Amino acid sequence: MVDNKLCQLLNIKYPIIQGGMAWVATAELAAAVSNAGGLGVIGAGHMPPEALRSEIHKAKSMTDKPYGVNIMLMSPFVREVMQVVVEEKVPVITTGAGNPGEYIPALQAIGTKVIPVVASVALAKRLERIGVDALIAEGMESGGHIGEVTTMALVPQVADAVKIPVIAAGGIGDARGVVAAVALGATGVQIGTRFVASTECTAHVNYKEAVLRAKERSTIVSGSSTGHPVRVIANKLTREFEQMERSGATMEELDQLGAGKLRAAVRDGDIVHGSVMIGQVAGMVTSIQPVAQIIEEIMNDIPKVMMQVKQSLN
Ligand code: TUI
Repeated sequence: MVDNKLCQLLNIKYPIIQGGMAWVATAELAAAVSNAGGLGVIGAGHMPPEALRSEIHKAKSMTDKPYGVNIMLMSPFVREVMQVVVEEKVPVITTGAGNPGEYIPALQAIGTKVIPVVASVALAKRLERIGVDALIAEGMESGGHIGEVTTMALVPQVADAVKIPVIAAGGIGDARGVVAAVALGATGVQIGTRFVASTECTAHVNYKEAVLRAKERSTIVSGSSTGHPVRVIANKLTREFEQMERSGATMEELDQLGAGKLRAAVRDGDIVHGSVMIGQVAGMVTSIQPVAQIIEEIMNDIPKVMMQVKQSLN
């Protein structure tokens, strides 16, 4: 992959970045992805700063390859967590759920590569101007907090609007998705849901099995009324949430219902009352495999997919 701009930028073998899934993307998963040639990413979510520091130390003890940290910009600890990233000289950060503009100078001063997630062309242009290194264009097929545009429509529009590398995210789970993403103008991909179904993922077995059971219509978008829509598996929690929205619950009441629910699903395995954030691509994830096998399978299938494209379209 010597010719791939993202591999050159991040010093990795394959242009595959792991999604920074809060509670799911632990040091174990991140190290496994980095060791397999991708970019493993620790999901900081709502972690307090010292918890993130120990997760970073753990990842460093498990891999000598480049790795990243995903910073959720709505975290109450965002400032302190950014400070830890700077102190630990984390090689790469990805950001989600907001505009990371104010933190970029301090990160770039120490050589950290900054790769924000964007859900719009406008933010993509603004962040390129500020000097970010690459962008993740994330479509609404993704799990968790999402924007309103699909990957198919967003990636080419972001790719046309900027010169820096664009990483496609949302709905990508195999070699077909990777080839499609590159056809749309992306330089690499971010994969989340498929890595949930990995041996090294430390999520509760109930959460992993929810991915295996899911079909293409198993997820819904919940919480749009709060301004923070999330893609999750429809369950008792989402029905209760809808009920409260219909009965005119306040924002505080809705926030209260959502609090701690991702942790309950991922760590405790409560997939009935918890928030099961996974992408639409779960419908084609059918087995739990070691991370290295997932990545090798995807990379090995690419020539076959490209051949099929060529035969169909020549
Ligand atoms: O961040 C994500 N996915 C996430 S974060 C998360 S934790 C959470 N928990 C409870 C409620 C909400 C979140 C679970 N999944 N993906 C990256 C992402 N970023 N998707 C969409 C965006 C985004 C949206 C708007 C990025 C920027 C943006 O613009 C803000 C602006 O200021 O223009």
